[in-house]
Amino acid sequence: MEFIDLRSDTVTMPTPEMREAMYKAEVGDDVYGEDPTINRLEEMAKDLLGKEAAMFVTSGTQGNQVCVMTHTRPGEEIILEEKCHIITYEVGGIGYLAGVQAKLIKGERGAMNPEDIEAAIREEDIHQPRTSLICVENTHNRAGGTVIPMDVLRRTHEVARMHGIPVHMDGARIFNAATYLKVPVREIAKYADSVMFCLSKGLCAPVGSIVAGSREFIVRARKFRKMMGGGLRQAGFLAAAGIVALEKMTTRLQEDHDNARLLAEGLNSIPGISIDMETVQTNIVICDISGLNLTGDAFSRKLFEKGIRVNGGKSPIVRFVTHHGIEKEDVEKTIDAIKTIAKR
Ligand code: TLP
Repeated sequence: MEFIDLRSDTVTMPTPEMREAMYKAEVGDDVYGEDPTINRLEEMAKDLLGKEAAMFVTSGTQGNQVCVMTHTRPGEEIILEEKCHIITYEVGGIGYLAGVQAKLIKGERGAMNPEDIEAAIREEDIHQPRTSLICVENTHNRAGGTVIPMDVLRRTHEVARMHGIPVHMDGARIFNAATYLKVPVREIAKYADSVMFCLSKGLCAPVGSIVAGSREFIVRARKFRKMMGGGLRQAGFLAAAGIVALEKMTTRLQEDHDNARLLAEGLNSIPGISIDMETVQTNIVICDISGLNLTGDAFSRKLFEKGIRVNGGKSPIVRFVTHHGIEKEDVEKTIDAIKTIAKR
């Protein structure tokens, strides 16, 4: 059976053009800096983001962790939104790898209030750790793919500057944010000292993410990437797909956003399901299915029987993610399938 897979945009497949580009890629040893395709991808990415330098990493997680390690020293504290990916889904890496502790702030639809950030910055006091980094996530995954409003980003950056603290942006889905805001990604990236974004989600590349920042930052980050086993050799095969992702796939994301909205509107009209429609801004839909008296696990099992995949869990909160390969008809089928589950 062909599944309609709404678990994540990470399930996207490389396009035929990517496969072709990978097959033909010119490669070299990237640890020596000799892979022409990696070098080209990194050039393209730094220009797109308006940064001095960029570096290919194997995953978003590796990118975020390398950035935290590069910005901080063990024993320091970093400020993060309480439901962000770095805290929720990166296996406690910041404690283990960077040796820093987290100061968590409750965000509004994923965006931390700059005043709350300022209040959380530690004082110069013998008892306290130094605050050495502020992390923002844009779009915010667990908040439902929400975009940080531009003026919140600007004020966050101002607070950070005033206190001499760098900002790292987990921009795994920064191109979705840019599509929503109708601005070039560099307009968003300019409010962060380092940015990580993923080639492997809505942009459909099979593997890889990018970290961008100042030249000096990337030089230091390369050492941490090496330490983490991320010094790749003929990585140009992966970069070739990444180049197609940047050239061809960043301009089609509105389609995924339209499908997410269609899905959210359909699901929100089903008794027992509720969605905060304000959060439906990009390609993620978070549903509260409490009214169906099913856990996420039970709900996902029922959908699986109907050829639709979503991730379950103990809670009655279910996430749907639209992406390349999910068409309007798939969304309609999904809504119909969920209507029949809700009727029982
Ligand atoms: N998110 C994945 C899972 O890890 C939850 C998903 O299916 O959404 N930052 C953000 C905001 C992300 O959503 C993700 C992946 C990452 C970082 C990590 O990227 P990878 O999976 O490449 O390590």
